[in-house]
Order: sequence, then C-alpha cells, then structure tokens
Amino acid sequence: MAGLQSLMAERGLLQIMATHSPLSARLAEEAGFDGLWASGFELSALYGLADVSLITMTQHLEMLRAIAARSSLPIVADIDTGFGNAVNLVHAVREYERAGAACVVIEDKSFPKVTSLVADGRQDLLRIEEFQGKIEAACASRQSEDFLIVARVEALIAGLGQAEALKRAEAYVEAGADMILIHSKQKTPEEIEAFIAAWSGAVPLVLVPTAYPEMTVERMRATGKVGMAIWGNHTVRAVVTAIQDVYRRILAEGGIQEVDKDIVPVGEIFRLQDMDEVKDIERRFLR
Ligand code: SPV
Ligand code: MG
Repeated sequence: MAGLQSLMAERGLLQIMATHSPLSARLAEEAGFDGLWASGFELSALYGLADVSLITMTQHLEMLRAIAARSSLPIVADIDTGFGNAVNLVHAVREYERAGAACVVIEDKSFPKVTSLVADGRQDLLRIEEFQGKIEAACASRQSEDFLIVARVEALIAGLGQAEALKRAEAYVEAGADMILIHSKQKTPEEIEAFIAAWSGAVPLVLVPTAYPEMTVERMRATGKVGMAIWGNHTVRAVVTAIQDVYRRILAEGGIQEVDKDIVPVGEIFRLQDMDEVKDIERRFLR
C-alpha cells in the first residue's frame, strides 16, 4: 500500500472519508475516496456514546483492524489525545502502526477530552512543551518514516485565537510533526483561511471542514497548503438520516411494501459480504 506522502505527491489534496465499520470503509473505497478516517466521533456514536474519551484504545483498535482487513485504503487513525501522556502515546503509536494504520492524528487536548464541535464544550489544552514531548515520543516510537504523525491544533476550537494556533502549530512541527491538523468550529471558512494565509507551509495542513461546509475541495486546493481534507462525520450522519427515514416510513405505511423499492436489495448486501466467494469455496472444497 502506498504511503500517504507518496499519495499526496501523486494526487495533490487527498479526500479522506469518515468510517466506523468495515462495511462503511468498503463503501468509501468503492465510491473512490483516497483514504479512511477512523473517527473517534463516529465510533463513539456507533456505541451510542458521547465522544469524550469513553471509547477505549482497545475498542478503537479492534475496529481499525477489522476495517484494515476489509479495505485497501490508507487509514488515518484518530487517536484523540493518545489515551494519556507520552507513555500511553508510545504504546498507542506502536499498536496502531502494527495494526495497519497509515497515520495517527494526536490532538493537543488534555485527557479525558471533550468533542470539539459541541457548543460550550470544555476545551482544556496541554502546555505546548508537554505536547511537544508527546509528538517527539510518537515520532521516536514509529517503525517506518512512512507512518505519519499528525499534530492536531485545538487552539481555535478553544477560542485562543490565531496567534496561539500558529505558535502551537510551529512548535509541533519543530517537535517533528509531519502535518498539522488545524481545527475550527466557525460556521464559515474565514477563520481557517486566515490561518492558512499566515501558515509558512513548512508542512502540509489537514482540514476537517464539518462546521464550515462552504470550504470546497476546489477552495482547499487553491490554497496550495492543504494535503488532506477529512470528511469528518458524514458516514454516521448519512446512516442516521437513512435509518430515521426508513423506520418512520415502515410504521407510517403499515409495512415494508413501499420502502422496499427505495432501499438496496438484499443481493447488494450479499455482494458486500462476498457471498459469491463463499459459494465458490463451498463448490470447490466441501466434500
Ligand atoms: C472525529 O471525527 O472524531 C473528529 C472530528 O475528531 S470532530 O469530531 O469534528 O472533531
Ligand atoms: Mg475525534
């Protein structure tokens, strides 16, 4: 599998789709995305839980391994705060690299964290030096240079302003980060565009434009400084939209007779489960 650096060199901006399951990963690959975002928010939602460090590393890793087994796309692993301090992070980096991730994204919040996009969420950041230590530890504990360490700057989310965000991003690059994920929850792209304009371009940026959807692929490409766009929670939101609609209709329409034509046939699920291969194995080897 090509590393993310070489994919970026070849394709420019990579589009990375959120995933919470092997099934959604497979659909993202078939749709043509460049990579997968193993999102903590999506997996938390799958468990019906808030994204506040309740999901354990083991749960997240287990899902990532299952995803890696069913998709050949590079996986960008959202490891939140790294599950603790530099000691926990070293262990996490080793485990995620071994599990088949292409990259880890580590955010500069304290553990336990609060999800970034919620209004009035508690957003406590680590001291810059402490997070630099974590980034250095992460870089020192990877096996391959192709395994990217992405530092996620939450200063804008915490309302600390551009100067603090830039100071942190520069400090994290100095500590060895391969890319900077700069996150914002403003409803329009201006805050992020101001950051991008001020960014030296020492390493490429990663954006998660969930809160500011007018930030199109074209607009990100035009900056020349964005290496990855993460569509952060569009899989779980699409799933919830579809489920709510079908459930409502089955009750309102008195059965499944109307929705049947509007949802994929069972055969499509068989295809995604590789049932043809199962039949082939049975034909050849069951005696
Ligand atoms: C996630 O998808 O888990 C993220 C992105 O970290 S966000 O929830 O928008 O902060
Ligand atoms: Mg997350």
